[in-house]
Amino acid sequence: MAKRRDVLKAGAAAALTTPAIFGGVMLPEVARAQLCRAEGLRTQQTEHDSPPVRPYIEPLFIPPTLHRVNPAALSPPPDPNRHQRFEDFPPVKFYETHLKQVYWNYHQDLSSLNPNNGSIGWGYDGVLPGPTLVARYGEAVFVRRHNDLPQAADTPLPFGYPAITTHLHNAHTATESDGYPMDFVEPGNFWDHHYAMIYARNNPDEALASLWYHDHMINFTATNVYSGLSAMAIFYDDLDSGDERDKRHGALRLPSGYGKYDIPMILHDVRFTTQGHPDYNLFNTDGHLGDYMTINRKVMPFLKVERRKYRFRIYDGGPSRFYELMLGDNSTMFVIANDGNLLEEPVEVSSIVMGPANRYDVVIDFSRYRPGQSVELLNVMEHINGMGPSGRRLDPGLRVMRFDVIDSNVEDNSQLPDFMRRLPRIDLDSVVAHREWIFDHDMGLWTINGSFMDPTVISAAPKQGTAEIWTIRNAGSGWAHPAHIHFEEGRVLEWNGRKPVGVLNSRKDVYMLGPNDEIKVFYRFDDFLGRYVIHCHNNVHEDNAMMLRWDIVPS
Ligand SMILES: [Cu+2]
Repeated sequence: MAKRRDVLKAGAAAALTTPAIFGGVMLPEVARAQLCRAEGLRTQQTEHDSPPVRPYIEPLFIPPTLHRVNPAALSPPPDPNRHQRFEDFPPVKFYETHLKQVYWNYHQDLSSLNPNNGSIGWGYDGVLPGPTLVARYGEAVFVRRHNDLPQAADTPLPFGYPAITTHLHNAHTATESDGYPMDFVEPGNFWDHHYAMIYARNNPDEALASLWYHDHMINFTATNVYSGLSAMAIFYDDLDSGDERDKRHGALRLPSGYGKYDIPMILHDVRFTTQGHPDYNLFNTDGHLGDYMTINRKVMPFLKVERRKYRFRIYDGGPSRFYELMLGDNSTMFVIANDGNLLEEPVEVSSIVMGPANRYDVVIDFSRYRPGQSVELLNVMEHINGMGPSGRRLDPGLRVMRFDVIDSNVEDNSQLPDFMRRLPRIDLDSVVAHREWIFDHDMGLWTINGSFMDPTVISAAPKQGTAEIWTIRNAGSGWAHPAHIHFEEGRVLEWNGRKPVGVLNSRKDVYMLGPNDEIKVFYRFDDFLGRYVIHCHNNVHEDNAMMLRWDIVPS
């Protein structure tokens, strides 16, 4: 029998003549490019609709910040022998968190449909998204995460598996704290994470700003994250100091104040049962689509905003949906960071295009609106199944949230800097190896280099202190893959043969690969040793085997 890919490649010649999708083309033209060839699309996903809800009833939820604990209260105490370089970077901030089952109010019109008055979920400390980790470079962090979820036999959640491992995406973290998919613990146990809070190669140009943490359980990442196990993390340093009044020379003075003018927003699309609980089809390996967009686990929320600049850290939390987000009045915003990494210069755009696990920091200036005005945030990216976007634009767009401009005479000490963070130098002379990673589909599952995830197989073993060029290719013509590589940020040298420009001229950790897209990425491997993974961040593809292990080994 012919592989499905061979059949679909009948349309590949035409696909090659269409513009690149996610790379090389400036926004917003990118969104009008053809994404998945019509002949490659399988049938429309047929799932029931969620119960109706009223839009813009729920306020946007701002997750609390993770609360610190006294290290003396940790029992047993942290074991330095479990961690690489613990003594080099002794933790100065300690946290303890408990993963619990909860009934969460996604929307009052859904909560009212069941006797628990909430939608069943799993959350870090019982909130969805979990508490935000706010950290600073130079101040190492220790987090103990307890699995207090019910045993598999006892949970009323009909999907997900209550063993957990937590990935702080995409921190420069030693393997034993990275949430490796096999480093899971069952209910009743805990796992300790040490975040050294160091720049890669001790270079401030390598700073990360907007991160998130989420479950990475082998085979159950999609369902566990969908259940609620995702949260944000924010890293500051002297440049991006989190203080818009910072008087020090060089401080960027971006809009600041966690949850006030510096607001993380994570998107998850969710489908709800007639009882108002999240619904999930475990037998669909193409990808899962919800029919409601949630931001910070609220369905179509609103946010009251003052007439000034805001920094929004926007994350696509998956499991499978790609977005093109735009303001309802078609006005522009400034992208300041791609995948959580500050750009050299802000880029003005009328929309942002993102796939699962991509992040964009944007600055929106609401001083242009009159008090009492409202502006919607819309998603105009069409999906008809979970494999990837259809290539068509939705008109009208799907409602995501609404900003309500209030009457206020507010100070705005923030600025939109002309220049932000320098990109690290790419030293091609240090390249010692080239590798290729082909993302494809075989025997009903998703493959990389023809293989399924097997944690006992080491697919690459780059040496510490070296650099390599990794080519990543989407071999399919009918689907998209957000390819993710742990531990290091990569620099795209070529996206379908062209140098990346605009918002794509950045350090990245998730690459949206449309049909037949190919990228060449520069990587270095420093500071820690051990096991990491490359995988598709369409979590349904990931769980259906699209992941490989690679290790950093001593030089
Ligand atoms: Cu994929």
